[in-house]
Amino acid sequence: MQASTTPELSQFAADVLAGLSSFPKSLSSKYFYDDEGSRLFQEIMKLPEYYLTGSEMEIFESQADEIFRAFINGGSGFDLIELGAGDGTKTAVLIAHFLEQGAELSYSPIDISQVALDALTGKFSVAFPDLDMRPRQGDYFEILRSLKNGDGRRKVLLFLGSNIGNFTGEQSIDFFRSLREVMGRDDLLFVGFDLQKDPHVIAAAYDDAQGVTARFNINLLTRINRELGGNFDLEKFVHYANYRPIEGSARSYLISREKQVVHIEALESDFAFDQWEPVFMEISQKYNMRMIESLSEASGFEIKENFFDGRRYYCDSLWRVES
Ligand code: AVJ
Repeated sequence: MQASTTPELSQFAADVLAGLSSFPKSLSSKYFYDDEGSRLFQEIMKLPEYYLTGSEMEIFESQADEIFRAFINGGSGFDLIELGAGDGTKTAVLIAHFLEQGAELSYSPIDISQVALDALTGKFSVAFPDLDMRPRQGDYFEILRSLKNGDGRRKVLLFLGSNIGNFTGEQSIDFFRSLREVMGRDDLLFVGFDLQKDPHVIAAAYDDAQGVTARFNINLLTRINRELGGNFDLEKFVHYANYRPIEGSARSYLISREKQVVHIEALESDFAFDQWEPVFMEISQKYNMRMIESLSEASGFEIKENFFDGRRYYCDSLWRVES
């Protein structure tokens, strides 16, 4: 069985087994990003309801020079390392400005999807033929370890798009701490946070009119069918998303329309679903400034500078290692 041939797949199998065996059932959003999932996420970023991408883009377009000066901070060059680079469209805006200013710069995009990484590399090598590019495919937790030995230049780690929102509070602190461990005193971390705002705006971003977000969630069932030999009937699940203003979190679920049993060959298991039983799929945390402050402190950083869009929908927060 394929499931036992690659470690990544067996981790996937183990996580699916654990998630569908618990109550309430859950699946991890970290598995959304196979090549089709990455493509669907590119589509989400173009949706009118999905304001996050446009808000971060606005920050980069309106404040590229302020960001550049904060990154360079008196030095000469730096190595940009982007965790979960995706298609790199937003980062291209920054890089274009940095190169115009004559920055000595390398760019290492890291992504789990080779298709997304190839698309990025293709676009960037046309737009920035002289840019020193070092793309890396893989899980960024693993690649992190290899980053420890830099060439002595300042590293600027980018973790954009409010990707941090998929982690619980505790996971976020663990993650930031592990970044801090590979960072030198002079290195910087630039993190995108989606801010708390009108709950209707947030709820709509995770329940778009065209149903792209629904397909994005359902795609994980397709992935289980393909990679683990599942027999999920996609028609029998409905996507549901809501926003909890007290916790500041959007959550999404796939809900079984009827009582049914799903078989997954690689797990040698059947999973029974009651009618209207939910599978918890994803958390997308929204932040206030107090939360950002305390996350940075709890993980050994201090905030150097914050950048906001005009509506204050979004914050890119630049952190330095706490001295
Ligand atoms: C890529 C994690 C930032 O949570 O907003 C988009 C993923 N999920 N629509 C987010 C996502 C549903 C997205 N992040």
